[in-house]
Amino acid sequence: MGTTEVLIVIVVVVATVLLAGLPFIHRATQRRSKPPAPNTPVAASPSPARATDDPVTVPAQSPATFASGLASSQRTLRERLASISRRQPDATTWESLEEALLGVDVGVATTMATLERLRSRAADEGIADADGLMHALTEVMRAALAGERSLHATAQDRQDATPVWLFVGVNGVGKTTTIGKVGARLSAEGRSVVMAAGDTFRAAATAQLQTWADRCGAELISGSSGADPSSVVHDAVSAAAARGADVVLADTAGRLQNRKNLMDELAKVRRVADREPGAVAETLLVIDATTGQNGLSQARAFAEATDVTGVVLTKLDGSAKGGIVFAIEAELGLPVKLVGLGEGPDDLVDFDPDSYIDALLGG
Ligand SMILES: Nc1nc2c(ncn2[C@@H]2O[C@H](COP(=O)(O)OP(=O)(O)O)[C@@H](O)[C@H]2O)c(=O)[nH]1
Ligand SMILES: [Mg+2]
Repeated sequence: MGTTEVLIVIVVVVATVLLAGLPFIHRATQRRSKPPAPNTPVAASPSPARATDDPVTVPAQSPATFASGLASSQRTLRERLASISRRQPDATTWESLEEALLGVDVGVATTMATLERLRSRAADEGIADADGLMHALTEVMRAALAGERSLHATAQDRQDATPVWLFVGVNGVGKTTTIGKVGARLSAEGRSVVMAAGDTFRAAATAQLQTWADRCGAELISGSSGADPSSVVHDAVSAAAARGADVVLADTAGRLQNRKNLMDELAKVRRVADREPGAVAETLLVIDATTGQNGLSQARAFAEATDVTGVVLTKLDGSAKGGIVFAIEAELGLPVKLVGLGEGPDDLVDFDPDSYIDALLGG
């Protein structure tokens, strides 16, 4: 082998080694640049469907975004819409659209209604190409999510009372975690938060909420195991009023084994929370996006039992069922107000229809 060949071999070997090492170096640099918060146990990976009695672990994560949370829904949707862009709209186009919407769990009724609106719009405007149709779909989606969805810091009819935000929903959907995230957000904004451990049914629920309360410097009011949840909420409201706190975030139980009892209990909690000196400003129904249409029918029971003012859609990260938002708004008639995009304290965003639709359709 001549000197030139030897040199070439050396260069190739060095380049190969460097290239193979790049991803590792990249990951290592990323890890260094994002140190975990002190005293924060790091969970190995998010476990979306878990509903255990384990005390909470709060993973340190960078804040999630709509686009990252909806990536998997977007992939599902785009795969099914890919064929549309290559043709003039015809019968198969409508079939592909239907499949695409059903594929991200928009649900049968809402998919049909959406396509009906799109059809009449296409006819009215004489839309004859795929681009025009996709643009019209975006508009139809925007119109479907045009409702009011702001969160109320105080009860609208009694603005001087201590505002209470109640969180209701089935076990494991993410109520306690969401309260932790909301508490973290409000505390960061300089508001003083009292948390009420209204899930007195599960012993570990109070410990889990305590972890979150400690994290954001909120005060936790709890009762003994099996205590009447409405008395815990009552105590929390009194304590908050006495201290002049800005808001009470009240956790509740979500066992569905005895639906009638649970619904009666929630109605009572709501009545008590709404009594002087407190006033319910928000009753937020928490829905797990990974359960799709199933979650929707469970949610219906809650919506019928309590005066729900909005929905928190959790676990949108890693769910390919992001289209559920349309079904929730159309079929439950409730605005989605907040979205959970992970297990960390920053993984909660306000629901913004424009960013959501952009992320879902991929811009
Ligand atoms: N990936 C992901 N996990 C979540 C989210 N919200 C909650 N969780 C997880 O879901 C599980 C159940 O949450 P928890 O708050 O205990 O539910 P609860 O029974 O309704 O109070 C926990 O492991 C949470 O960390 C979310 O937005 N994304
Ligand atoms: Mg809980």
